[in-house]
Amino acid sequence: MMSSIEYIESVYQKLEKRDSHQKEFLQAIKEFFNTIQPAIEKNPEIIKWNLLEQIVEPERIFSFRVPWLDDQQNVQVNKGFRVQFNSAMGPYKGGLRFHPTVNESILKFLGFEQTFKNSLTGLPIGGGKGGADFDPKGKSETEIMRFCQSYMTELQKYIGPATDIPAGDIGVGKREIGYLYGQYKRLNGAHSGVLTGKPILLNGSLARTEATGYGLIYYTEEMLQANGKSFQGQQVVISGSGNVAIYAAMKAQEYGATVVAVSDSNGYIYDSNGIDLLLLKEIKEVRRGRLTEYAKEKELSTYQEGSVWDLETAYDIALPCATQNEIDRYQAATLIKNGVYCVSEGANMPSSIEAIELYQENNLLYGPSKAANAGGVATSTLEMAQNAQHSHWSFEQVDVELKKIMINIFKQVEDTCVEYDLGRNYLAGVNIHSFLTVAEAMISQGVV
Ligand code: NDP
Ligand code: 2IT
Repeated sequence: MMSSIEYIESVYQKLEKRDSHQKEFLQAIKEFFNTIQPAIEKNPEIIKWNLLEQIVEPERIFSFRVPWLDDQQNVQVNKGFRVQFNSAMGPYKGGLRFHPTVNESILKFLGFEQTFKNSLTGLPIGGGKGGADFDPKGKSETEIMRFCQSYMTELQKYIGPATDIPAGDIGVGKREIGYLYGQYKRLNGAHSGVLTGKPILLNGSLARTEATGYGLIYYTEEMLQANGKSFQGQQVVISGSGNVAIYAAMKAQEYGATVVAVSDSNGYIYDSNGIDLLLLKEIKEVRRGRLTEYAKEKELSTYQEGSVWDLETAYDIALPCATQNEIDRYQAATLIKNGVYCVSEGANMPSSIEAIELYQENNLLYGPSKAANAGGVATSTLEMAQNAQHSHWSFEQVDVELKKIMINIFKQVEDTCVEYDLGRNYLAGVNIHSFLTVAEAMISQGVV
């Protein structure tokens, strides 16, 4: 039999040949494969059943045309997708992303990450992801509505409350989920359990909007405390100013930190006294405006074009909450020069492989996205539970469950680090624990 190192290498090489143009997907696989060798060494069944080769291949992918009418009555056409990655742990679960960069590589990396993230929650959900290369920026409300309707007209063939349950991601929030749900209902009759992140009136769950950001802070606080630290009194920089960033900022502030900067895809605002989060929420959620407006309204703040990770100033904790590969090796070096000792990821795969290597060489406390941002999907699953029970839980009840889940994820990661003698290599802990969970579920169902 091949050695575990040879096995991992051979599966990667095959994939690299087959999917050579899918760079984000290959990156997610490489980051994962760099860490799981000790698990394969201890579990020869994985090689016996050629499990790695199965686990990197999505069960199926749908890709489809999404035609819609813009406000000038022109027909526009986008490309829509749903990737059903892995159902070993339960029905496919994962968000929909509407962003012009969406393609198969990005959705496959997200579906892969989602599969392992979901297994960490301890809830019965498999992994999926979907979306479209539609750009919501500058579109009217009616255009967004018509796009969502057309997208769902096709998507509804592939999803269902017991098989595949989408939710939001970049460019898809409560409003879009509401329109998507309305169209699903028109075509199928009601079924509130088919989507999560719904508006509260449509059987959404309280605290789902807050869940990813809050969960990130619960997880990170647990990691900080395990290392004799906490958010109290720390200076924090957060990238993004969307759903995840806003609620991470609010909870970090509640925990005694000062959030000195947030960003969008054009630039960032900086205020050493702390960002006014109520104003930020008003600009982003109510006006759907840009960060430049914030700087105009807050005299003491400054607005700078470019990436917030190029900011050169002393601070303690970095929380990337925007998008994949937002921190490259040079920006990771800048963070370290700034004195940052903790990076915890609200976004999916925000750090490049080289950036992660630098965090590890410099002994940073690192919260990998699969674990640190699992609070969103965990709370989506609590929404499914409420829908199945035809009931509503209070905000506090959901929040208490969310916190328990995040603390438990960190405990599992710590235990895995002890079992495999990984020290503080939490990335390896996350990957090994989730890999073995999904692998065992696949093997126990029969693999061929
Ligand atoms: P939103 O659409 O609400 O916000 C996205 C934010 O990130 C915006 O500020 C946006 O700026 C910025 N951004 C997006 N793309 C880019 C880019 N290419 N370069 C720079 N900035 C960018 O999305 P979410 O907050 O929901 O998602 C943020 C991240 O969190 C994503 O990685 C997502 O996959 C992940 N995530 C989300 C969960 C959820 O429940 N929503 C759960 C777990 C992870 P601009 O407005 O200028 O485009
Ligand atoms: O990346 C993610 O975990 C999400 N976008 C949330 C998925 C979900 O089903 O709530």
